[in-house]
Amino acid sequence: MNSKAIITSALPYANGEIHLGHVASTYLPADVTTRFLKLNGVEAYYVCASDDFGTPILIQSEKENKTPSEYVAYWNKRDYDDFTAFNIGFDYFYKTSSQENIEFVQYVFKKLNDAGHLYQKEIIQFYCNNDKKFLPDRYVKGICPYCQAEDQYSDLCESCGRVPEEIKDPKCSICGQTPTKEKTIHYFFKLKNFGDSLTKWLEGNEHLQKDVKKYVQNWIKSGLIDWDITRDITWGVPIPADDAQDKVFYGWFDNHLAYISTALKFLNDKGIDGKDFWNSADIYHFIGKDIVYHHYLFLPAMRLGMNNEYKLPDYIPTRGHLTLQGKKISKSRNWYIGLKQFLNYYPADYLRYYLVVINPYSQDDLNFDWDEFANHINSELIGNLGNFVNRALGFTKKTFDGIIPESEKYDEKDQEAHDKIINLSTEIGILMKENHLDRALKKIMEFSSFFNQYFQHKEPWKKGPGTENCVFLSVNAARSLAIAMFPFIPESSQKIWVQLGLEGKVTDNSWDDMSQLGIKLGHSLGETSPLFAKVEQEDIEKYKKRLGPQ
Ligand code: B3M
Ligand code: ZN
Repeated sequence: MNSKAIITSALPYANGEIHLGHVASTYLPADVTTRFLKLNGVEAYYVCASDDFGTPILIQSEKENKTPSEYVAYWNKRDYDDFTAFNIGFDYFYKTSSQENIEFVQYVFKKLNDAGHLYQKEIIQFYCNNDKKFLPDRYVKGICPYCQAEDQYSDLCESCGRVPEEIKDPKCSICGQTPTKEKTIHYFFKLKNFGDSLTKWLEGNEHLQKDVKKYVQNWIKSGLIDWDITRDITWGVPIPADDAQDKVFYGWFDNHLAYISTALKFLNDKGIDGKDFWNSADIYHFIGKDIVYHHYLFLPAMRLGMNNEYKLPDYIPTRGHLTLQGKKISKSRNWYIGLKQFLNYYPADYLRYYLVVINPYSQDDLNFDWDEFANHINSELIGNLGNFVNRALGFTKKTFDGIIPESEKYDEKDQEAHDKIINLSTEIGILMKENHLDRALKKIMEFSSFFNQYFQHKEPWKKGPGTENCVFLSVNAARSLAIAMFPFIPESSQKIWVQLGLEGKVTDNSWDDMSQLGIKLGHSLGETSPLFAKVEQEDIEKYKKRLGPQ
């Protein structure tokens, strides 16, 4: 394992609240991974930023009569607060509109330009004579040429999901008039020239998911096209060229550069050489499958174009989308659950547990279902983990006054239990390193389930021979669980820790410490109480009704 890591997750647009779909595919897996790496002694930093630029944000701020800066400042703070309430432990959360990012983007532009990777070309753009402006992307609405759906954006049909080559019956989305077509000069990035070097990079990186790699390779084979990196709007990173004063960079040119500029800002402020750290660390970019194109082609091509001045990603963990009660999430149809709203219903750990356990390391979509959520929490988190910890600690309190007794010679079952503890960190660690967070979590739950059975089998309440062993090993297993579960459910882990009467924090330990018998003879437990409260059917029925048209 590399001793350094930088972890990022797709930058949220500063344009609306974070919902369950966002956290499931990127922020949560990235946070769990970061916590795991940190427990392993890796100097790992999780950095993120709000994605502030682009046409949709400009349009929305205009609608709300705010300056775009005011508008994004609000969402930057709100998103950060929601993430924090969900225990997404960013080491640093910044913004793509930061001075540092703007300067970095302009630096990258110059480097790419000097290296001959950019060129200018005249293109035809919609122009509104009424509003006196060019109308890129979302400023134009019309009929989708593929599925004939009306009122679709010129850069994306939300009905069929395709990007229209030319929208039918175009209208200016501000005033509704038919725009004209005017000439404008844009910068293009020669993506076409990067086919071979991208292929080489993809082939040489054994950490990337095979299926994703395959279809990116197919895109390359079918031919890449050069990429328009300029927009005729006022909200974006200014282009440092005299002939482009009225233009800015396209949001996808600048946003991923904030992974680097944010890391540099954070590290340099800490007195660490940011560039040096970046280039010697493992780089992780967590994303959802809708932005594979950008992260497997544009982003690496731009870094290749800079002669690897900043190294390419080692991992791009890519996951599918979350559906809700079997249907596509849609804010406009009120078919979504805001993160903040959910956290008014249940503790962060419930959602963290559920969204990891149903989330494979693949591009398959996953589904949030209220009944399933209740089942997972009630039967696994409560019926298995909570029950075991409560039982083991409760019994020790009652029978031994909470003082750990001396163990005796193990019988076969004790030996098996002992070995489970000894092997836990390695077994789970392998899965975590391979990004199979769901499988790792299930294995930890199997461990808990084993100990429930062990406890049942030993019948310590009969106070026969072996009672002391049962108590000793069970309490130690609860300690192992506190460490193993920390990346997934940090608050509950710390609660177990305190109930065990252990000092400090779970994070004072290393990952491998879970496989030690750290609780010794004579240790005194803390106060015990139930870790979780049941998810009630009548509550979730209520929450189900809040979805959809009201
Ligand atoms: N802001 C959000 C998305 O398309 C977009 C991600 C940027 S990552 C550099 O999911
Ligand atoms: Zn107009």
